Amino acid sequence: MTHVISDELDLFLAHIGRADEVEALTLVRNLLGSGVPGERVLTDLVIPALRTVGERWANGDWSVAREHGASHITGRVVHLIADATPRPRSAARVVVCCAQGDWHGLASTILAALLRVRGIEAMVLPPGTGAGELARVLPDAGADSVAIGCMVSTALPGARAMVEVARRVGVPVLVGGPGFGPDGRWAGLVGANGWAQDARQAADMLASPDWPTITTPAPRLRHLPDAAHDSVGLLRTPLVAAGMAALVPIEGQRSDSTMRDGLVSAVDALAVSLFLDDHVLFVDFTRWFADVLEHRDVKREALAAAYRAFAAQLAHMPRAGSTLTAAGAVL
Ligand code: B12
Repeated sequence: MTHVISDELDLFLAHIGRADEVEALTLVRNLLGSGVPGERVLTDLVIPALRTVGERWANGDWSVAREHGASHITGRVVHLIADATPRPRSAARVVVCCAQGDWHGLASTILAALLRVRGIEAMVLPPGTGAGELARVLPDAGADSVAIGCMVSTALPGARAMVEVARRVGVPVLVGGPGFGPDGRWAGLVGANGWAQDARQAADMLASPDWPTITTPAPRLRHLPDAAHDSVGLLRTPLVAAGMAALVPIEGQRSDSTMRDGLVSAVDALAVSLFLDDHVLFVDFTRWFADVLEHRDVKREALAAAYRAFAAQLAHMPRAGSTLTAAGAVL
């Protein structure tokens, strides 16, 4: 049956790429009607399609508007699948949300749809619901678990704040999404009780008798040797200004809002890398970001010059300096 969906994937991408909601919904309705299980439509059509949308945006083939249109229609498709699939009932009830600072609500919607298809009750909190709101919602939600998604690593401190809130009231936390790093390497630091590599594994774990029913408060973060992450966050504006100034002498270099927004993301990624005390986050960010910028006619040497300007501003913070040097080496 695998070929059925791979044949449909290109067609689905074509529909969502021209914002053709009617055709996209019809295609999915037909798949469900021909007996393809809802879970497979999610894992073999919807998720691969979104990954391709992301690649096309990253390499500059699709505009932001085209990506937004495609993602919006995909959200409608996810609701269609959830509504059309019979749901066995289990006793488990999960609150699904995004890490504070992460706006990828569609990923939570997809996970919630898959959990419901498996019979697990899922209550979705929209992106923008922070740790404070979670603290207010949890006592009345009757939740056995909280599932926190994070697609961008810059939201990891926000994920940490939410984990602390949930665990403080004894509710165990499962996390997932690429923001937690390769093989979920930062899930433990954030204090999660578990990490799932995909939505199917998340459903298996939450339904497993080994999944905890109650938990202790999150272990304290003991690894931070200084407050460099906070300082870098506070210095964001002067750092971006210094980075922009470093671009001026580079011939043909754009110094517009794309570049400014990019440097803001770079400073945020540096701060989170220091928060986790792990160079890997900033080095991975730099590799990905240099590719994205190259597709937008920004030279790698421009990013390297901005990083040298950051390092000069942060000369009093040895951990920031060594992190910038490690990332500069991949440029
Ligand atoms: C749609 C989209 C957006 C939309 C989100 C709209 C919405 N309503 O959700 C908008 C436009 C808001 C957006 C914004 C941004 N985005 Co975006 N986005 C995407 C896109 C195309 C799809 C996201 C999605 O829903 N994926 C579907 C999920 C379900 O797929 P998945 O990751 O494979 O998930 C599996 C596992 O990770 C796991 N899992 C996922 N979530 C969870 C949660 C839990 C609890 C568990 C247990 C498991 C789990 O299970 C899943 C299924 O098996 C992705 C591309 C991609 N590869 O996904 C980019 C992507 C995530 N975005 C990206 C970026 C860079 C951004 C921006 C920074 C862009 C910008 N400059 O503004 C901002 C960040 C905003 C923020 N602070 O969050 C990058 C991240 C790259 C990186 N290295 O950090 C990606 C990968 C695009 C790319 N190829 O470069 N984005």
